[in-house]
Amino acid sequence: MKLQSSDITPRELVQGRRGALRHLLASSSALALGTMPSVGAAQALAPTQRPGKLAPLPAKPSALPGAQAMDKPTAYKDASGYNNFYEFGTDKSDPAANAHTLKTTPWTVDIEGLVKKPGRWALEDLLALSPMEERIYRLRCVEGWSMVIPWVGYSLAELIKRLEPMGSAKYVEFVTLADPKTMPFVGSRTLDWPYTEGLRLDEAMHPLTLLAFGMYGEILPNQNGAPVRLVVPWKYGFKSAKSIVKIRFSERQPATAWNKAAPQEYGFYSNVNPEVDHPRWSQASERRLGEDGIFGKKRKTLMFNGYQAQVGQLYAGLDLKKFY
Ligand SMILES: Nc1nc2c(c(=O)[nH]1)N[C@H]1C(S)=C(S)[C@@H](COP(=O)(O)O)O[C@H]1N2
Ligand SMILES: [Mo]
Repeated sequence: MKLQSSDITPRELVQGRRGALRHLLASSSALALGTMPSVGAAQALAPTQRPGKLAPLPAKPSALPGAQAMDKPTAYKDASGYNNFYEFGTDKSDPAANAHTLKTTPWTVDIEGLVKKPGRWALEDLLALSPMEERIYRLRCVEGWSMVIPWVGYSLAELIKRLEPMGSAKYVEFVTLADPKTMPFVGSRTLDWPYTEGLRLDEAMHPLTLLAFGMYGEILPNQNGAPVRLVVPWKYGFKSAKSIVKIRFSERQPATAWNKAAPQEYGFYSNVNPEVDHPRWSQASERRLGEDGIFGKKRKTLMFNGYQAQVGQLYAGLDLKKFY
């Protein structure tokens, strides 16, 4: 059974937002060609943040507790120039250099498994599903660096609710694009492609878990996981799967790319935890992008990346050393 956008959102709403989106995409190609001045609604909302490189994606500041990190946002050039996206290479500068080949239109996301409403979603319908919010989240990479990004998107829970998960659904798996034609390192032996990740259903339903379509008031740059990615701010960055093409609901815990590649080093949970060392290095501190250098500060890594008040309850009674 295929899900129609009209089953999910009142028709006028979809058409209204789709109209706005068409305008947005049109202005994005115009911008790319340099034929239009970069004036958009997002710029009016966040004049200091918008880098003016990609199409605006306007959003209201999120009122959700934990969604407005007070730390200074990382510079856009660092956030879009220092990336992990192994499909485009393993050096931090590779994704920015190579990801221009990623083709993000048309884009669809398939919903499979234990839900009452499986089906294929066009990106336009996902964009129109819920109002866009700006959420300023810290993101901590398992390698020891961190950044602060104003993301644009909405709670993944908004989508999951519409899909009506069955009582037997306990986990959610995220499958990302693996296209050897546009992704030069798919086929390399670093990982078993496609890159996949997973969450427990209650983690996926937590309001802080963000389905992100943009950052810094604009659509996502390809290297940051365009056109749609996950951001799970209390977990190491690798849980935040980029360029998602499939979301599957299951009863059993799904395999995840990094756990398959190195099970002793990367568990299913991967909660940011300064007390559980990586087997090859400590996780007690981190370096913030933009604060590097000899005099750069080392920051103490916080339990659950500083989101303990919001998410700690999810893990009550769980042995976090065993379930790392
Ligand atoms: N598909 C895919 N998603 C991915 C990765 C990847 O290699 N492929 N790397 C992960 C890792 S290790 C991190 S730290 C974050 C980095 O996100 P950013 O480049 O936007 O900072 O993306 C995650 N999502
Ligand atoms: Mo990472």
